[in-house]
Amino acid sequence: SRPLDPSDLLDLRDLLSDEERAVQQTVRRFLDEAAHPFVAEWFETGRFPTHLIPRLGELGLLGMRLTDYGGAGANAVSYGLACLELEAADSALRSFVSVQGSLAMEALWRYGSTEQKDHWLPRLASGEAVGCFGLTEPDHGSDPSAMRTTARRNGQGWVLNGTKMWITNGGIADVAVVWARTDDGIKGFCVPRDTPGFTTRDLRGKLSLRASVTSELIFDQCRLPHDAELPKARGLRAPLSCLNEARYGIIWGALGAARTCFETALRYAREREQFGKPIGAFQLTQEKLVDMAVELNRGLLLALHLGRLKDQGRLRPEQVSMGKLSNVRAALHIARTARTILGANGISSEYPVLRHANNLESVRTYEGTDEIHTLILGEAITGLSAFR
Ligand code: TGC
Ligand code: FAD
Repeated sequence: SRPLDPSDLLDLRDLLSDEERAVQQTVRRFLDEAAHPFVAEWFETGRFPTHLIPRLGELGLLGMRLTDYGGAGANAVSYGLACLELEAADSALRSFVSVQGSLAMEALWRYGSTEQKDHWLPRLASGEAVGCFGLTEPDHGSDPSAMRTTARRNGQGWVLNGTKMWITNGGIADVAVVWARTDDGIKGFCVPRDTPGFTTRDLRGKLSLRASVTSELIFDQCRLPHDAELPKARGLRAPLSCLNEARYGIIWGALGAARTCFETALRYAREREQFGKPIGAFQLTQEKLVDMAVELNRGLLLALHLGRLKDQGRLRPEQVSMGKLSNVRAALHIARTARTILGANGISSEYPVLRHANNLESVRTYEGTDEIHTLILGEAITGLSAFR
């Protein structure tokens, strides 16, 4: 039998189809060459690698689940494995793909008009265009139902006013999917970058997800034609339904960051000597490594199970919450533990662990914080809502 793989203690690889394994390998090889050697510098200089966008498109990673409009039509497990490999390089790459595919494209695909889909989806799938998804506002994050951005009818069209905050890809987006309050409830709008009255401002001073573009979207008497509305989106249900897709990707993605941290710490523990022997020989270090391995492999089992449910059309939003809460928590624990094993090197950008740990602080906050997913599950198991 083959030697035990510490990152696949349960032989989950054997449960993947040939196609799923091929997707994972292709993405991994691409990132080994195009991302891993450079990613620490992107993080340090606070720069997203825009030159990779068309290559992500060529690989079919943008709108990967869509079966039409240039999407690759991949199953949920393949999409998850791609997210895992992307985030093993840096959460910024997985974030880009999540926002482009699972949020912007998903919203247009589900709720857009034929014209909106025909115009934007093929461009977004190839990476010719970039999309973003504006739900959060400066004063309304966990509770988007209280959003203040408004869209008012004006003659044949709409006038958008308000500010969206913390928007991934905002400053590089060719099109923003924006959620706003109207007289008929919350609706979605498709806002091209060059629309008068629409500006963006990139957020500076981030200590996490530094290789990702995060921006403010400002709408000041922004005039839109009547057909900018996503005609099939009605109420908060529409944006929240897109979040299920992106949250699902995070269930896998976070484990990519965790795997990189675990493998770095394991290698280091075998090589680094103190008191005349490898630090990996000390019981305390072994306990940490085993703890990390157990968390990582349990997380992978959970991700694969949820992926199979999703492919059978049975995955419920509450189960997505359980996966996001559990796997991001595990990934953060692994990243922070890895940091301790590396000693002083653990704080250096020469090693990936603190970069991943810092990135995971954003991952635990966006797409629903730990607390929000706890309360979604709390409601599911008690039948009592903590929110209202
Ligand atoms: P509530 O009354 O529960 O629901 C309103 C309507 O929405 C429906 N719904 C869902 N539908 C599909 N999927 C889900 N997950 C859904 N959750 C709720 C619900 O059935 C209802 O439908 P209807 O037809 O009856 O009206 O809404 P609420 O206002 O009480 O809020 C519930 C809560 C707190 C769970 C929700 O607001 C929430 O999830 N808050 C967290 C906000 C969040 O996650 N924001 C993410 C912004 S995007 C982002 O972070 C991108 S980062 C990506 C990256 O860079 O990778
Ligand atoms: P708040 O909602 O103010 O929460 C602050 C704290 O209070 C949290 O700990 C929270 O859990 C807790 N809290 C809130 N309500 C409750 C409650 N009822 N019970 C208990 N505790 C509670 N948004 C987008 O729309 N699009 C994007 O592309 C996007 N990208 C992002 C990228 C990054 C790097 C980051 C950091 C955020 C991004 N976000 C994006 C925003 C993200 O979704 C929000 O930050 C998140 O939903 C939390 O909102 P908030 O930051 O306003 O925190």
